[in-house]
Amino acid sequence: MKKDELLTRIQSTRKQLLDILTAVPLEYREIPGATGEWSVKDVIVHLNYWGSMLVTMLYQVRQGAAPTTVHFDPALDVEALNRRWYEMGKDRPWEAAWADFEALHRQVLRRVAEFSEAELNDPHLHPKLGGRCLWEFIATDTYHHDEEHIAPLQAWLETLPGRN
Ligand code: NI
Repeated sequence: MKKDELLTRIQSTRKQLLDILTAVPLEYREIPGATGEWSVKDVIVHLNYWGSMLVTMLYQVRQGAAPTTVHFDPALDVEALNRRWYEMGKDRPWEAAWADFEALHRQVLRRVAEFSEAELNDPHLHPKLGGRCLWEFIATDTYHHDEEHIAPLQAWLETLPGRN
């Protein structure tokens, strides 16, 4: 994938998600049920955990180190991890979760920019990546993940009073 295209997709999908998040009335931000049992804030906290893993992973690979993030845990159980992160993050105040969300987006863009197009597309950039290109890891934790959460949030938003 072209580096420009990767950065554009990260930004344009995030914009779509932001349009939904900023349309949520204040009093509905922390009400369960926005996505399964999660509130909008829980979804943001969830995206933040994955975003911080990606930032750490990109930092490690940039240093030439073997990445040690959850992506490389052979016993990774994503659902169990998501539940554990939900428990850890559910009491985080909205303002803190939102500040993390904005900061992580900037950090992701900066970290991605530190790699050349050739590096992003090199399946042998680091043996620990298992033959997958770096851009694929990036896509999974950025626009693909945002896309997964856009549809349920949009559907929920449309059920709120005064939005028909
Ligand atoms: Ni998710």
